[in-house]
Amino acid sequence: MSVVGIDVGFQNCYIAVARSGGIETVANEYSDRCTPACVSLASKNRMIGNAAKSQVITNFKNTVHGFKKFHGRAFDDPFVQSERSKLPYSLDKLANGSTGIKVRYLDEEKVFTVEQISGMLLTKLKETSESALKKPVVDCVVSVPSFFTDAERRSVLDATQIAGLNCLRLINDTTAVALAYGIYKQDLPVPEEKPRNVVFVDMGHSSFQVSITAFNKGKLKVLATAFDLYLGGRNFDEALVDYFCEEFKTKYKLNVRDNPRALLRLHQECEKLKKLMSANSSDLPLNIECFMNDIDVSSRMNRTHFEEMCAQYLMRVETPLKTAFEQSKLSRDDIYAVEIVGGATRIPSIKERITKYFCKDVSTTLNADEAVARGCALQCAILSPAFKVREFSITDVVPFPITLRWKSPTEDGLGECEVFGKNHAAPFSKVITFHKKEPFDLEAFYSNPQELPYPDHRIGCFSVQNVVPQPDGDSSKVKVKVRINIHGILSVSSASLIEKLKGEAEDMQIEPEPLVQNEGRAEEQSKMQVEQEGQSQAEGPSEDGSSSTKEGAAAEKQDATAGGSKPNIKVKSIDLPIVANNIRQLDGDVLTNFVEYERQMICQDKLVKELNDAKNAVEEYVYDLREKLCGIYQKYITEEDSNRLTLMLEDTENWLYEEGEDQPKNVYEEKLGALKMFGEPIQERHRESEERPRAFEELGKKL
Ligand code: ATP
Ligand code: K
Ligand code: MG
Repeated sequence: MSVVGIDVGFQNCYIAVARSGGIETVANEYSDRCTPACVSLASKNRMIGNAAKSQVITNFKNTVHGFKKFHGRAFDDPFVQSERSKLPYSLDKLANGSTGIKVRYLDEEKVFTVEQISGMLLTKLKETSESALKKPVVDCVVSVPSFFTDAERRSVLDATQIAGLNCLRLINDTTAVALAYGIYKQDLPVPEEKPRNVVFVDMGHSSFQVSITAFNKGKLKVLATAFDLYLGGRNFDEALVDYFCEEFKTKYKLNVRDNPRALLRLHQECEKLKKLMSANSSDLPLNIECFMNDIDVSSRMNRTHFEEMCAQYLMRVETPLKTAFEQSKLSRDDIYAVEIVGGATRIPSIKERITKYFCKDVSTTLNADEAVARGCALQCAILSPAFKVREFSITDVVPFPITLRWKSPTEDGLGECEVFGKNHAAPFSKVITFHKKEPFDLEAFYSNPQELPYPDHRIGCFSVQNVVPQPDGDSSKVKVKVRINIHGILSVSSASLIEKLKGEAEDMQIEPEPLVQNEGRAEEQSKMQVEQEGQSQAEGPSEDGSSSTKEGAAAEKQDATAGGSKPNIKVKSIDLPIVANNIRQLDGDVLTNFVEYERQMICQDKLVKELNDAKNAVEEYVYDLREKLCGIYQKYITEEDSNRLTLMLEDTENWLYEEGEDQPKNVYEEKLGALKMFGEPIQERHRESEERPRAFEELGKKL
């Protein structure tokens, strides 16, 4: 069982693992703790992470980045369309209307789903954590923005499955940060005391998230979250890009926007410049050699000018702070600290605005880049039975209110109820009681479409099946469990029909309302009860199903006997099947195919790697032996043999650039073997003569 936390950022991914008693952020094979969220497809293999990032300009049509926000979104979504016009790679509409990513892979045109592309990135992150832990990794916790909707979360979960991961929890970015902040604090107020309230602010590359969290010993409770879905570091890069595009148009007569490579380079340079400006308020140069049409470009920028250019973005910083603060119902004095994370909070004017709003200096106690991943790993450790970690309970919130609407095929009235309001605690289960004679559908949707990130506010439709009237023709009592699960996903996790076994007189005592045959809207509403089951921290990530039939549910028995003289009513609870429709999640078969395809691609990448390694081994041997022949091996080979071998090495080198460029692995292995036939005897003679004096020395010591 592995303990791994993964922060999948729009731009940067981080991994933290539990190792020898502590949580550590781990580096990838480039000794980099940050793995770029980038996937590059090529004619023989894929490159993912750092290797892909180096292809951003050279292979721009097939190098995919900035895809995180395509999760759960339709191709026709206005956001997707506006991104599409700016991206160097192509998007395509998939059969189900979702966003596909069109690239050339293995010399063929392919359209991947965003789950597949994310799956590729997660494969890489999985491999990095496996080499850090030196064992297979399956279980993990993955972060998502707190504003991710049902569709987005389901899509990310699908991606984890494609990568062969078992995601124990999708945790909100700011909640992961809160956990990383709170779990080690020894001095949190005891549960009876006033909690310690901390504001967490995370501005990454693509978005801005705020949460206000109350801490007591052993627990945290998110009070409110707020966000700007489209405010992040990249807006500031784009402002610079826009500015220089204009400037270069007049100054150099260059149309940068017509040249994807130049535009990508300008983006990279502007991001560097932006970071420099965070540390430096003086005038800074921007120089790009051979930028476009063989022209070198140069310009300058300073922080004041930059801030003026970005005024429209800086103005937006306050709104989410205000929204979260108002929802938390706290006063400024109640706030203990304002902790900032995420790369873009390093921009001085952003920090200033946060400071100004809360009238409090911002704290940077947490590692701005790694806190999310560390929080994820801590959550994974808490959920892992094999790992001992301090008890810490987390209560998160529902970001957007959710409504259920119901109707039966033969009834025309509709019923409706908001099951989870804004900032309702999560995870959470509610039991709703209906009175029905036939199967019915529960349609779930977000109550306020205008606050959603995309136009479609539907969540899905859950059909409660096998509902039948009571033997006496009355409606049956149907209990439905609706749950926001540990991932923040809505599910109708179980339904049961309560069947009376005997006694009709008792009917009125179980259900005091008059039974009306024609259930209209008003009746339906009044006859629906919502029972709160409370937060179910203990429940794992899997949906809980109860046993098939239970004799005499305790609650009903009590109801019945409350009247006094009546005999006990026996009731039987029968589990009802639930069929989920229009859930925005990959079909089982499709997912299975994607899992299989990902495995094939992993094998293909491995083959290509082995092939490249075999080829590189030949090349390295050639260089190494040639150098040694003129050096340390000189004494151990005749001049004639040395000349012959040098010639052979030269031939091999030429071969590598010509017909040996693209050969099967065994050809390289044979080539290497042939060279070693000549090289190894020399190496052996050298080794022996090196060891002889030492052996004598040893012998001398013994004598
Ligand atoms: P998201 O959270 O939106 O998914 P992410 O997690 O990938 O994105 P981060 O790694 O937190 O984002 O932050 C990356 C952003 O921070 C980039 O826009 C980067 O340019 C910016 N950034 C990093 N360092 C600095 C700095 N010193 N000054 C200004 N901006 C910076
Ligand atoms: K990140
Ligand atoms: Mg982030």
